[in-house]
Amino acid sequence: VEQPVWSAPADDAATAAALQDRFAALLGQEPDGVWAAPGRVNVIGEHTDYNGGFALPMALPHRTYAAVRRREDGVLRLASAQRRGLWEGRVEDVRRDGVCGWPAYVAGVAAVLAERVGAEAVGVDVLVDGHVPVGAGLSSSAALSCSLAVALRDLVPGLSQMSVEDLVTACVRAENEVAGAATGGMDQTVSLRAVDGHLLLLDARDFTVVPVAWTLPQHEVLVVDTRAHHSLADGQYERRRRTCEAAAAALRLTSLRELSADRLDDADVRSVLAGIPDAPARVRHVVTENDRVLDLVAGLREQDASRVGALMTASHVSLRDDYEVSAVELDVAVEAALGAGAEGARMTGGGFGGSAIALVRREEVDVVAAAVLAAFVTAGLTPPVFLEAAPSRPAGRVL
Ligand code: GAF
Repeated sequence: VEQPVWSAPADDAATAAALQDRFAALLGQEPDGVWAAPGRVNVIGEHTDYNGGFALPMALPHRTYAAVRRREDGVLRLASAQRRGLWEGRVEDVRRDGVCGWPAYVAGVAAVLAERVGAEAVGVDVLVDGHVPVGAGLSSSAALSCSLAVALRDLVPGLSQMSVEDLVTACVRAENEVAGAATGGMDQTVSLRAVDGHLLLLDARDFTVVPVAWTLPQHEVLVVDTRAHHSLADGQYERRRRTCEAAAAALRLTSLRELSADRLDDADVRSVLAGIPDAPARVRHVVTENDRVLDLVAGLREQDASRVGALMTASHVSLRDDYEVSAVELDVAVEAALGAGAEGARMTGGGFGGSAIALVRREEVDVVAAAVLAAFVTAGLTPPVFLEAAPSRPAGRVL
């Protein structure tokens, strides 16, 4: 019988010390320091951020580490502990020439911050070491860009006064403008602004955040990385976003956030949405999901695990049937977790693969993980990898 495989977070001190040595061997000198930024899971509020709505993510204990040494010549040399080769280029050429793959998330941050302090000031040697599973819908890309953003803020005098809000904006722009993924800002917000032990209630109308305590000590969030690869740059994500924008514009709203659930049945709203392909179902998801986020926060305040779980499962159904961003692997994970006694379960992140989460009693985590694994084996799917999601701290310096 196969046993569940677990992905444990790395130890900050040991990882940073090893990375410092590796940096010196590869790039010829000691780094100025080592920084880290977390991946995230979103507990609820999916595909709402770019609609000005609500989301409730938490930072994972799984982080991406970056050993960084400042240069003064506007050159970038980027290496990864997980990949071969060294990417080399000039900050001033990043936008013109374009950058492919993981270096875009690092070079993009330098290129955006160069607008403030000039290209010479943000040249760096970087060695990254990712401990957030890649392509798992757990924001390994935001962790990558945020790890360099905090490093540059700490190293470059002209950036030291930047607010965390401005750092978030810089990382979102790097992802949108250089990496080419039209993402909505939730991931960078939680990676940079998380509060240890808390979820973050994000109001994406103005990107304010309220920490929400995890009030269910008997329960934890079990993450199932289905290993069905997901990509935000393949067009499906952007297509959803454009449909929502078209719907908001047709309804003469600044964003779908302005539409309340009770108006979904208005004849005029229905006839406007009927004229836009897919819009009725997409809009229904966004509008009802916003309500579910606030209901789940209320459920947490009341320490009502079954209410929290039921809202998570309702979110999954809405993402699967109305927003159509689920995948076989995600549906199998959700069904198996619920069948094994989880309070609730849903896909998390952008979808089309990636990860599912389940709200599980601590003593049942192993049983639920085993049931999910068994369901994958029966369905002939690649076995998933499991993570335990304790709400963790934001990006910052570790060495
Ligand atoms: C991805 C994006 F990066 C986020 O901005 C968000 O839209 C999410 O998908 C869906 O909720 O993680």
